[in-house]
Amino acid sequence: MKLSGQQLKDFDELGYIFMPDCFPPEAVALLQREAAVIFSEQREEIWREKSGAPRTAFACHQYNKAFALVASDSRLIEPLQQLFGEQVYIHQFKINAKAAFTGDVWQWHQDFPTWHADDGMPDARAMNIAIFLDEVMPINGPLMVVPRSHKSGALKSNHDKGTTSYPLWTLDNETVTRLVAENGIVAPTGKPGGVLMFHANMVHGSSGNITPYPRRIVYLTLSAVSNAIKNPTRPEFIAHRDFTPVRSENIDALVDYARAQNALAAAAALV
Ligand SMILES: O=C(O)CCC(=O)C(=O)O
Repeated sequence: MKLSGQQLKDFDELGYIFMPDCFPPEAVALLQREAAVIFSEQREEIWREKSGAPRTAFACHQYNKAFALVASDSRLIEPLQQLFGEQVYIHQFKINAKAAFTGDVWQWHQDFPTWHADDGMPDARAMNIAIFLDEVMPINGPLMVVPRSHKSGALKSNHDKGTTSYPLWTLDNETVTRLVAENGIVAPTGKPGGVLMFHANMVHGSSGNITPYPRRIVYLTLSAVSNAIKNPTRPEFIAHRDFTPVRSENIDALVDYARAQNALAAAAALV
């Protein structure tokens, strides 16, 4: 799947592209079930909030077939190959739970400063793709972005090890206030299956979720192969060391697998 001329223009100007209904309902149904199983497990790759509720399931594409198919889906891989003009590899893969009632904040930040400081990523030739697993609403802690903030480049960030359970290089209030005064804040919302692609220097964050509605989002971080990390300090399940180019799967691979698994689940429910 290639980005259109308008999508490329929007990405350049605004720093993000939102594609509602990118993944069909059959695929979403399977991913929702598999995510529930993953979050019920006790594994070192599953990071918890200070409250003990699950925050992030890292690297589940390495042990779950449905998420492995997401991580190589042509809807996600081809646009980034197009944007970077070369092959891409998976720098990180995760599901952020933002659990009902307990999901904690993600402070205002850009992704590249963390990838650079903690993993030794040379340039902002990597980016996050968010795939909505639940409906993302204005009330359940949607991801908020500051349009055009990617044009400011990598901003001075501070290592925040205290606000949440997950250390992050974050922005100060003055910087965020200035950028928001210029460009406002946008929170793309919508049904499960929507996809948001955003620049590595896009300023973004999300508030806590005190509603009864969970807000699970999958994040696939793809980097240009020429931009492989040089000095990782975080565990392999957070910053991958395998720089093999991702082989883009046929657009039907996930849906075919989902249909078969959904049929098995429906049959099992009848027994
Ligand atoms: O899931 C969220 O609300 C934010 C996640 C995020 O900003 C990140 O992973 O960099």
